[in-house]
Amino acid sequence: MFLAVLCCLLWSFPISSGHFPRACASSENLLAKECCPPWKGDGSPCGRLSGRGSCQDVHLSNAPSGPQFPFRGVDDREAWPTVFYNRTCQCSGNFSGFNCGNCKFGFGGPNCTEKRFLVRRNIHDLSAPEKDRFLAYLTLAKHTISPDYVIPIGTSDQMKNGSMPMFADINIYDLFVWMHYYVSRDTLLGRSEVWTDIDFAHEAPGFLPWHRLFLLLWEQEIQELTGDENFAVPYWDWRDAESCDICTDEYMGGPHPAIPNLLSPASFFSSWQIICSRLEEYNSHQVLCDGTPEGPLLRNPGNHDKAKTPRLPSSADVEFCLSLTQYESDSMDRAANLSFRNTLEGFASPLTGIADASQSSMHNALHIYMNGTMSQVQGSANDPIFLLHHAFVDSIFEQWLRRHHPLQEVYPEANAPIGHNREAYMVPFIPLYRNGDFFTSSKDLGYDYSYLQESDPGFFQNYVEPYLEQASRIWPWLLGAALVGALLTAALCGIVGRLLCSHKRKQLPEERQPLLPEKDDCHSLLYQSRL
Ligand code: KOJ
Ligand code: ZN
Repeated sequence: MFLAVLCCLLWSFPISSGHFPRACASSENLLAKECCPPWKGDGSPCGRLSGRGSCQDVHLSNAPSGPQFPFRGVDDREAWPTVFYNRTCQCSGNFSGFNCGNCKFGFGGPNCTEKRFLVRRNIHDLSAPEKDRFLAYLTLAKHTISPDYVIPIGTSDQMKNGSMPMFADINIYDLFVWMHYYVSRDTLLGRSEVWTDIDFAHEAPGFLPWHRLFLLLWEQEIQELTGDENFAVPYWDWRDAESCDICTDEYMGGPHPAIPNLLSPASFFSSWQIICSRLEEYNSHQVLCDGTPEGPLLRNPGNHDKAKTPRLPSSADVEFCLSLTQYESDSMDRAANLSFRNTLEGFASPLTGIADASQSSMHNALHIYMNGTMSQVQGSANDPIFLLHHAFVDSIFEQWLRRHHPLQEVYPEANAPIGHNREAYMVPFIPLYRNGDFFTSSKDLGYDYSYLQESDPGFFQNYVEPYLEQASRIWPWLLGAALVGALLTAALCGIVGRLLCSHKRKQLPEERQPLLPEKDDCHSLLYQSRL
């Protein structure tokens, strides 16, 4: 079944789109610091001629960042994306994408006017064909070079500010692994040779919006690759789990029978190669991860260091997180107390909400528990369990948003660690997205979680209504088509009836031939023939 789905997919033509757009990776673009590619629909930059968008200066918020990174001009990720580009496409209405050729999340159709709504489901609730399709999509993404994006394999300094572009092709799955590496990679402070952990997506308020956007873009990429516009990433509900129930060959891969850290040779992922896992090597050579394969996926669930991570999260832990009323607090980093984000991320106790450097809980606990590729931040997205895990983390974020109904102002505007302020553009995405844009209900972004819908009175409004709305827009066409169909059917029945009559007439004996003229006589003739 899996092979059948995969073969079909490999025969289809991928039309992937939208984090460096290939169209902006030339020295011309880098020297001009402009990334406004043409939209293929009309050939104009950002689809300007079709009113899709226009090329605009990037405006950065001047809200100050927190004290954790008291440097300037040492890292390409600062003031994203202005080290590389200071003009990008600004799209209007529901248009989105690096050239405004895509639609905003929750919209689709040629003019982005159709509402779309996806439901992320528990992986255990997928039928066998649905589950196999998901695994086949992952495999296809791992074997398809991204047509639209490339990765930089040098810093802006190494590229001589653009006069010597250094970019490489990468497959669609690994593009996302690379983005997760790049956003969380260490930084070298000046000539000091000191590598500092500076993270634009973890240990601060942007953790939840960043991973939310990551999953939305991943989903969009898979939808475009496969043509399956209803594809939604499944989630793994790990509450009260006593073991990894998705670590089987049927799902995300069982353990190797003889070699402790490897996946079973019968699993779909045992042949996968990982990238971006050799941080010390990159640091010592002062290079970026360039996407070169670095060996097999490693995983050994449950055999981790129990001193720091004694248990997996319980339902009560999740409930405690949800009860915290502050999204963020204090220093807004891993030392934050009573912060929903810091407790869900796993740097604060899920019993008290007090930061505890000696323990890894909640989200972090799952990473550590996998005891392998998943356990190191920069390389963790190599393991496809990452997607299922983060979908569930996002569902808890969603529950918190629905319970506390925060205003945008609740998300910190200033003094968060670098890259995490509300108006900061998230690294390394192009087009540009702000942290604050994702501090909103998933329903506004066109998706929901199956287990949250059951108790949700807004289900009809969000899930059924958009489709009824679309149907109502085309009902005159449907009615017209039904009328034409009915007329054609009636005419066809008449013709067939007549043919049948004359056939029957010929079969009747002479004495039973009715006297009536032929055209009025058909019914009685057929009746007689049955006698
Ligand atoms: C990997 C990650 C992460 C946290 C850990 C463990 O991606 O966010 O590992 O702390
Ligand atoms: Zn992460």
